Parts: sequence; structure tokens; C-alpha cells
Amino acid sequence: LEAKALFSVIGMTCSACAGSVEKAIKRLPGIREAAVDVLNNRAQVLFYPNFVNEETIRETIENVGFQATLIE
Ligand code: 9UX
Repeated sequence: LEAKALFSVIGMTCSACAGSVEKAIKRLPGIREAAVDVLNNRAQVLFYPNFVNEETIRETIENVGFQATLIE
């Protein structure tokens, strides 16, 4: 079964920022979909909890260079 996570992502100033975050998330195993909204500072992710979890996704966003917080 898939799960959904919403993150606040602070520090993105252009759409290329959002693109690099999206790409990094989609490289992880167990990701169904990732949509990053630069205007609203949000990342919405659909994932398979058997393969990846919220904290791994959050750390991946941080490793791209942005401050990420799990909202729900
Ligand atoms: Mo370009 Mo967006 O270096 O912060 S990717 S500004």
C-alpha cells in the first residue's frame, strides 16, 4: 500500500531548485510520485513504506541543500 507525505521545503528560489529536489526524491527506491511546489515551499510525495520512509525522504531533500520538515 502506498503512503503520502507532505514536506515544507525552505530555501528554494527558482523552478530549477524544485526540479533538483524532485529528481533527488525520485532517485530513491520506493517512490511512486514526487511533486515539488516552489511557490508554496511544499513537496508532496507518494511512496511505498516497505522501501522508503519519511525520514529518508526528508534527509534526501536536506542533502540537496534545503531545509525540510515533515508536515503530514
Ligand atoms: Mo539556481 Mo534555484 O542555482 O535556487 S537552482 S536559483
